[in-house]
Amino acid sequence: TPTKQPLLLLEPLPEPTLEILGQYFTIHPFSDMEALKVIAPSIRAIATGGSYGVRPDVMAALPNLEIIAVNGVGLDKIDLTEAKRRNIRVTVTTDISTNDVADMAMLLLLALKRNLRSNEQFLTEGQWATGKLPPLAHSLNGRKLGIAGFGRIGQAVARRAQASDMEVAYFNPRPRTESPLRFEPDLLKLASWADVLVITLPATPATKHIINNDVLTALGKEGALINTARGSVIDEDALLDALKNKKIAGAGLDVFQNEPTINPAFFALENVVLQPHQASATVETRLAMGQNIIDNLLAHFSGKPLLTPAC
Ligand code: 8YV
Repeated sequence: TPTKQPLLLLEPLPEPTLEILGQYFTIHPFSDMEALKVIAPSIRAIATGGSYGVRPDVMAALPNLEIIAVNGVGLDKIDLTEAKRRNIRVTVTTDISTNDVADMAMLLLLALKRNLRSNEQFLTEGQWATGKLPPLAHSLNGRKLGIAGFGRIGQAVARRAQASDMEVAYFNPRPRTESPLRFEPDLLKLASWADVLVITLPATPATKHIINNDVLTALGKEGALINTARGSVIDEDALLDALKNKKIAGAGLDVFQNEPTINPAFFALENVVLQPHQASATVETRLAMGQNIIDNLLAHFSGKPLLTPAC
């Protein structure tokens, strides 16, 4: 039997995915640079996660790298300029996680608006049984939803929000003329109009800290912020200040700066709903993402066109 192609694995994949991958590749989970040096010249392929990416020193240590298969759609942790310069192909799991990520945005939004955390606490602390009732929550019906970033995920959020009879407008680098929804080219204006601002922008130098103190102040005391994109799009110090000082009503966050060791100041807040980057973390979606990685890698090594190249 021919020897299997080695594959450098930077972020864990689901067990069933690894089993199939293992039929075609010898999987080398990354441990440290010393161990990597030993196998470096043999490595032509990497599998990694969207939030993990590829460290520049790892990429530089692999002279024969040909392909990076990303288990996700975010490319912010990969130096694409360097990849292009070295003629390294990059693939993403285009559109596979769209609906799950949009569901997470709605989950965070509903949890926040309907007081899910405090209501459950009220119940489990036995307050309901004493005949008390929790404070009333807030309706989504007729409220204004601003979506920052109107790609596939933003549009999937819009569909869900419309099903809840919300009014929707969006900010994007360019209008999506195929959508009948209102385009707002000014993020500050969108924030002051909106009751809820959902962030579905890619993390790029242009979007770094785009959600700053001005945007949060514009969103206002009754406003809620939802982020299922990347932590870097929000100025977290400004957000923590806005949450502590009730400049906004609350936030639903699946992503943070410095994951997984996020700023512990978030833990003390009551007006937040927090998730450890779980928006695409369902069995169905993660197995489909895993299959996409397998299919792209096999296509590459059999000289076929990549299924979902990043660019
Ligand atoms: C995951 C993601 O975090 O799609 C993305 O960009 O953030 C994710 O799906 C993850 O990296 C999966 O390993």
